[in-house]
Amino acid sequence: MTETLRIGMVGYAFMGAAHSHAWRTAPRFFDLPLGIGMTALAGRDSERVTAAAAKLGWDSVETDWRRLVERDDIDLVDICVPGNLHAEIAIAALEAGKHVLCEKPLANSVEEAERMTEAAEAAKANGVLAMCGFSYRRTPALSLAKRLVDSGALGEIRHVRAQYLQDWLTDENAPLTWRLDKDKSGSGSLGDIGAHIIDAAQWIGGADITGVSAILETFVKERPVGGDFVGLGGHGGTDGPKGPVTVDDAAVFTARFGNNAIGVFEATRFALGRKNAMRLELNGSKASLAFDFEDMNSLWFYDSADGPNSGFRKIQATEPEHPYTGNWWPVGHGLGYEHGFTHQVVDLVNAIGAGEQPTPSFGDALQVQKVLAAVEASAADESRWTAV
Ligand code: SOE
Repeated sequence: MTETLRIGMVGYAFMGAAHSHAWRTAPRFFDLPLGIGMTALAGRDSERVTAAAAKLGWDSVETDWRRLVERDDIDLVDICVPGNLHAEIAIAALEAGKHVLCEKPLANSVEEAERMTEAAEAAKANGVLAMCGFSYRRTPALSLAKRLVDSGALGEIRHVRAQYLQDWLTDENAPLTWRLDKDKSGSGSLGDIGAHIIDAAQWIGGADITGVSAILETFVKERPVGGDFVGLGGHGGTDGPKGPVTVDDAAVFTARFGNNAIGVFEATRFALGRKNAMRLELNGSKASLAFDFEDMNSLWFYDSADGPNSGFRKIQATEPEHPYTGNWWPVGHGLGYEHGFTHQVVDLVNAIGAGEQPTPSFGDALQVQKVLAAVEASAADESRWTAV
């Protein structure tokens, strides 16, 4: 009989729902080395966590994450709460011998990320594994991009152009949620969505960022406190008292990579009309590729070997030969946002089954954290080039 990996998850909002969907779905579409038990969900409010567990498919609830971490019937702790809680929960879980999946960005500071990485390294010696949830790595088209770069198809990488554009904060009366509070989120657009393009650029391009020059801007400096809101809070708003926004609304920076490539990055939640435009373009000495998550099943590829009458051609990354897609719908019906989270779980469970380090490791996520910190340091003095 297949052994079961018993999951305990902390948090049940947007990311909690996405992860729950992934845990439910992964064993139904992929052959995994371990069964999945959705054993317990933790949240502070008893009534709300009980309702969330019933809706999302969890067998039991805890109102204190510490109790979840102590339970003998939990093998893996999945952390889906704001960044200020990541380090404490992840380190406690690793020390209790539980595998950990932690949402991105890994932490709110380099110091926390370093402690988490040390805890993960110590736990690994006992067969306990940790991974950070940069879910876009598991988008088939981006995974295919990585495959093409690794195969040498692009040649030497020269330019990386990365953007992550959303618009859900454009409304000046959108409420002051945790994503706008530096104590809880660490930073704004930079860590929330900029972290994704930093991770994707380093992972696909095959080299770390070594230095940056940045500007950050907060367009709306005060927002209504409290009130009901929907989604990420972008369209709620009240006439009540206001509180300060303590994070960036937009981040722009140039970067150098260890392989001599240069990069331009932009992250904002104020790009009206752009909903989830996570975009990446790489120009190499032989070929280029381009991706936009708003057209997530496609990867655009230009090969100079195709001659003068060529152009960017669209690869529909939905063929069975492409990463992950063979386990889904026949003849290229296409995938969505949620599939990246399912693939993340699949890769994690396969790694745990094989006793191998899943990626991105906490060490990989620490590197992203160092870039975030360098961007903030550089932006604090706009004339400064800052080494990572
Ligand atoms: C909000 O900007 C957000 O939900 C991010 O927090 C996620 O990481 C990203 O996948 C989608 O946008």
